[in-house]
Amino acid sequence: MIERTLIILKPDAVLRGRMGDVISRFEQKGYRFVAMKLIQFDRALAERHYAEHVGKSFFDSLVDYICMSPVLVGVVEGEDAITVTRKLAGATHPLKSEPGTIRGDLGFIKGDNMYNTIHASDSPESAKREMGLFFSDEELLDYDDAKTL
Ligand code: 3AN
Repeated sequence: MIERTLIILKPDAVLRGRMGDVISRFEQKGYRFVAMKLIQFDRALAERHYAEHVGKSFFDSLVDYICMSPVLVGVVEGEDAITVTRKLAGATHPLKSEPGTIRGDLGFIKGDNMYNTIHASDSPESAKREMGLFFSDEELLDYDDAKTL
């Protein structure tokens, strides 16, 4: 089934110049971006986006991380995009994610902090909610396949 899912290229991807690498992986897989922009998180937005993690021990470090620099938010479209994007991202912990995945190749640990490069919606419900947090309906573009070069 053709799906849309939300990804966030986190500050380590932006600050270390890895956005192109990550975007390429989706393009190589045959997925297309139907929306993309840079935004700056603040604590209030982090609390909305990461609502299920508010109050957890790592929440403050997660806020510091996601607010560290602008991030790229994008919507990826394609066959089974929600599940496959999670596979491309790899496991949450950068030292447990497999080589070949985005987090396995690019994620790292520094001190007590994990930098895992990408966020990807984990279900159709999350994808819908998260796309709505960052994009209006008009910003989610439809391409006509017949016009694909
Ligand atoms: P995922 O992004 O793989 O779905 P979640 O939703 O469990 O993982 O966690 C959201 C984010 O919170 C992660 N991407 C990671 O940056 C951070 N996080 C999750 N668990 C921990 C933890 N135990 N310690 C530090 N940060 C964590």
